[in-house]
Amino acid sequence: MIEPRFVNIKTVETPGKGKLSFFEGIHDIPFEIKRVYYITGVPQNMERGAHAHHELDQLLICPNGEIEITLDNGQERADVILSSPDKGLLVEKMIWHDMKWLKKESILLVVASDYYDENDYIRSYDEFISICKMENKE
Ligand code: T46
Repeated sequence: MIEPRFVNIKTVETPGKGKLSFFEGIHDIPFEIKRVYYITGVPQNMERGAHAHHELDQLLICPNGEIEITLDNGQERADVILSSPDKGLLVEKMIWHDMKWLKKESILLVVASDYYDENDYIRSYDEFISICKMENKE
């Protein structure tokens, strides 16, 4: 099974006023942050993702609700549940990933190591597996 890589996100209680979570590129996560996006309004049980990235590294956080992330490195898989503002999951390049919204109103916050580039996506699982096999031979 893949060993998922988590980041503990510093979170401070602001008594009676909720919590505040924060992290910095390079200092707290292993890349410079060039892009932030978030996904909202997804119905319960909906699945998204189904792709890998050639070069992009990302940190996924579910600050509200509950989302299951499935990671696949071409040989092994792991399922991870994200449901807390103080836990981030690193999804590095060449990891096929699927996300399933276990609860409605769940938010997926993503920080990424690069700007948006559709050419960086591998959206065919067969192509992903061929690239993994080629890389393992080298
Ligand atoms: C990922 C997972 C975790 C943009 O125009 N700019 C952006 O920065 C992003 C992230 C997306 N888009 C456009 C591309 C598509 O037309 O938004 C549309 C929906 O994207 P997609 O179907 O790829 O969404 P997900 O939820 O399957 O995947 C997203 C990210 O795209 C992807 O990089 O790793 O979240």
